[in-house]
Amino acid sequence: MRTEVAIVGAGPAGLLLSHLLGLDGIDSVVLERRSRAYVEARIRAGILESSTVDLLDAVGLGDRVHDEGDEHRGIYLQWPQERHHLDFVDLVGRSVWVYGQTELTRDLGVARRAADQQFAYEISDTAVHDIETEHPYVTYRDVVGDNVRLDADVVVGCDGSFGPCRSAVPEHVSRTWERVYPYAWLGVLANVPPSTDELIYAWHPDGFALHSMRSDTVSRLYLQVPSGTDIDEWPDDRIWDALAARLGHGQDGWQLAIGPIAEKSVLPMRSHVMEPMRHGRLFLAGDAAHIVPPTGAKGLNLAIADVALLAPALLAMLRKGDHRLADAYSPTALRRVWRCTHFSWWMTTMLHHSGDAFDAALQQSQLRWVTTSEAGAAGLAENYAGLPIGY
Ligand code: RFL
Ligand code: PHB
Repeated sequence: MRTEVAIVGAGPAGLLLSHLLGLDGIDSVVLERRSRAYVEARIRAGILESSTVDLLDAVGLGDRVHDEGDEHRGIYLQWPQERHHLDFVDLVGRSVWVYGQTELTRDLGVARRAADQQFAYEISDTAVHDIETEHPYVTYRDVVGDNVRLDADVVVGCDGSFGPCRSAVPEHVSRTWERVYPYAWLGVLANVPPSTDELIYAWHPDGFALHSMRSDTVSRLYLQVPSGTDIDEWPDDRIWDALAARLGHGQDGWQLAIGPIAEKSVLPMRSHVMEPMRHGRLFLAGDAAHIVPPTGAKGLNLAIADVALLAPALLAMLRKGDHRLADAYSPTALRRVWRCTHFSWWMTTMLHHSGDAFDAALQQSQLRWVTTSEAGAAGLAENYAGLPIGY
């Protein structure tokens, strides 16, 4: 088989890249280890930055975001006895949208199938070859067990944090940075109307909690738990009790509504950046190149920003033989990656209980400053609502 761009991974980065390339008439094949049903049902991120929504609008993918998503002006930050609202629209003129990654993946899938995108789902043994030449290729075993070779002009690794593309970059040209946090998030999806109009990020001596949502009837909630936590230690009653305590049930009359939990899981938290995001004819985008802890809601938005830069670079390279944007891809993308890596680390370390009293005193001082100083609030708002894609 032959295509212009072989895309490994059908997450948001891979699907959106195939869409952007398709709009420019560039052929691609999307290769995915999991089934389509699995990819479309995975519950992950929930917040789209305004630049992400602008991009989706510009490429014909924004309709359902506007119809079914929920535009939020800001977030609440709180600690025991105090809740403050940060209004991003007033502070920096931009909003964010609550729209689940599951929905976005579904929209992308519908658009790609309508455009006759070529996919190979449920593949195994994916490997990339000859990326330092002009004739790279990918090999894999397809769903019926046949060995396939896919030749391409370019291979793009959109294969997430555990995919094979990242490790195809030789160690002597790459560098990675990593921070593993000593805590994890226990995430629950509950069939209960949200108890808040906008997200609540709560600092608490027992640990961080977040009240997010997916719709008028579905809430998404998170609790800080020690890393390595066994989900069986957290029956539903214990989860609701911890959420009520940390989110301030009863304070100033605020009530946390409880209801049936449909799904729960423990997510480890780490920061990881790999440089460069390109080697020869292999480009990396999204989680394949960088991971952020979810506290800043950046992972999905960064994946989208990467491919928004990459698509025009590949167009210029493949159609005009102009390599300048492709050569600039890694350093340009990494500027935004490092900004979001810092912001995600900053939100994480400001809000999570570390067990250290000095840290806790600094966190409270920082939270008070961020919520009461316009300069402090604007810094958070600018990063949370999202920097421009070409930042
Ligand atoms: P994805 O979505 O991980 O997609 C990568 C795709 O590559 C496939 N793949 C392979 N395909 C072929 N051959 C192989 N050998 C392959 N190996 C892997 C995978 O099956 C998958 O379909 O990466 P992408 O597109 O870069 O998108 C990034 C976002 O998904 C990610 O940043 C966020 O979802 C991160 N994240 C969260 N971010 C938030 O902002 N808020 C959250 O609440 C949140 N929850 C999460 C998350 C990430 C999670 N992961 C990756 C463990 C919860 C989880 C569980
Ligand atoms: C979510 O809704 O899943 C979500 C929202 C904000 C975050 C992380 C996760 O910071």
